[in-house]
Amino acid sequence: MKLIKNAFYVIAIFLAVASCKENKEESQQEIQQKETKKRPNIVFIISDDHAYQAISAYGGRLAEVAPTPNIDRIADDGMLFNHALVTNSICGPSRATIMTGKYSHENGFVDNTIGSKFDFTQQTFGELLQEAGYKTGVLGKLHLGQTPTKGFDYIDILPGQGSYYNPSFVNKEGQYQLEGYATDIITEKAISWIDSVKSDDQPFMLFLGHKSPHRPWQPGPEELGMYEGVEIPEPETLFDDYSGNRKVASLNYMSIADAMKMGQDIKITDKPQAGFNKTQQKMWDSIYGPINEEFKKANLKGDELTRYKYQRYMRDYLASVAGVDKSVGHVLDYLKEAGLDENTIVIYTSDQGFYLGEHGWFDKRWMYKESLRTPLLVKWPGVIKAGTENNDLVSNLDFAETFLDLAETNIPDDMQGRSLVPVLEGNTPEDWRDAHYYHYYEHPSEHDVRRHYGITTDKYKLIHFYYDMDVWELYDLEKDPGEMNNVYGDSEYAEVQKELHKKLEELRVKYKDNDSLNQNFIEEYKEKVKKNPLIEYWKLSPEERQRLFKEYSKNKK
Ligand SMILES: [Ca+2]
Repeated sequence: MKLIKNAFYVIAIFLAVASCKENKEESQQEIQQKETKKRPNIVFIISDDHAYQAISAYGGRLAEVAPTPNIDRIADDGMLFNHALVTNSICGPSRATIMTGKYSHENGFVDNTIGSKFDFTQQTFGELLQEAGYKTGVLGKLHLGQTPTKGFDYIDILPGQGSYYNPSFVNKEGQYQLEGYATDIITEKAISWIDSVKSDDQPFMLFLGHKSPHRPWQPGPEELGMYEGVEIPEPETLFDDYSGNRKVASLNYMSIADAMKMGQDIKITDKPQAGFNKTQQKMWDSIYGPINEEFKKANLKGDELTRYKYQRYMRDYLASVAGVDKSVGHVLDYLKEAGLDENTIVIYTSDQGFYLGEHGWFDKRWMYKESLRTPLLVKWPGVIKAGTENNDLVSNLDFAETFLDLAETNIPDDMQGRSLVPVLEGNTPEDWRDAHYYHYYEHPSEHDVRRHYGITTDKYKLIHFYYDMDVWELYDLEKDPGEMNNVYGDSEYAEVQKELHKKLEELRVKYKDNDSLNQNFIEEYKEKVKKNPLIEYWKLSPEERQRLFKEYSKNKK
């Protein structure tokens, strides 16, 4: 019996050793696989104020007159997101959310008011990617009130809003100026940086920010005048009367008719363009000179003037977009030529959406469709099935987490979004978000869009406007995709309304947002205005504005 028992132990030990050896061989194989499967490079292209309506991959009224064949290539080879939404539809706050994976009230950058600065001492994806072994770069428009103090090996950004022509840049050594067109310069810089790091052992991540097509929509030398003589289709709601119980929308100062400026925006002016050299101004005048002459003769008024402004706005906006599209083409071509395209994920997005005449507007800010939605197209060869469309509710809150997931590193618990990697792989988790939370803060402001927060699902949108009002809105997105009829309080929607309120409160708890924080941000805003009345610049006379601006610039230095 003892012998049998001993023999059993010998066999058991032999089997254990054999299986251990097998495991060891397997894990070595796994390590080898990991070493050969390189983590992807990431090229994150973020333009400014690029409406999804102005990307032909999304279809719509502009697709035929103003196609974007290069941006469309990303969707042809990858995934087109139909419900990419932002957390706070304005430039700086959107980028702050991307940097942190957190809502504005958590990262502290709630609005673009003069003097707003992003706190770079907080956690951003930049240093987490560096720790995970990535080489990181930030280029072009960043608009966070200052230069990053950590997280990026390469920094070459536009100071503040930046200029289209002959832009200044800030790098680690300081500020300098270049002659040329911002979109073209940024493209060259992007390719040149990628080229300088492509042979390194480390994968890279580039945050490639374009100024274009932000106001004042100055097209580049090669695109200037490209849409002259082209009639741009109008949106159905260019002359929206804000009926349908939409009082708040009527209180805006964002319409093409009233708020769009003839000089700066429409370029009906005798003044030269600021910062242009003689050659650039001459080229500009060759296009806008005759336009100015014709305008003076036409004596347009009322709706005819609005229609004219819409045409001019769109021609300049779409020509600016064409420059960005060309840039995307250059970057994609370069990646292919350099043999990097197979292992580089290319993401194209904007900091938010934009109104191209819908509701009579330009600009953004509102939680309504055109500014809540942002374009998102992602190309990832070998992973994303070419030509895929996605309808999940994804957000700019998810980018930081996605970058970290791609780098196969830990996603910190305090980030509030979710990695898009499973979504890109075509395996959206079953518990993916079914509602998206939004919060906009910048009021009082030039465009008079009230502070508001709310949630949207696929089917409904609930919005609460506060500060100097207490107004709720509810939209049935299936019946009323244009959001023209606020049904809040309608008995037919009583049950839906109740459910949405419940869901909204759940999300506010989940994301740690609340009324007392709202009040804190209002108090902070008032304090800032007390210290610097220039923040409310639209209230000042041109002389007063100039005087305060000089004072502010002096103090800043
Ligand atoms: Ca923007």
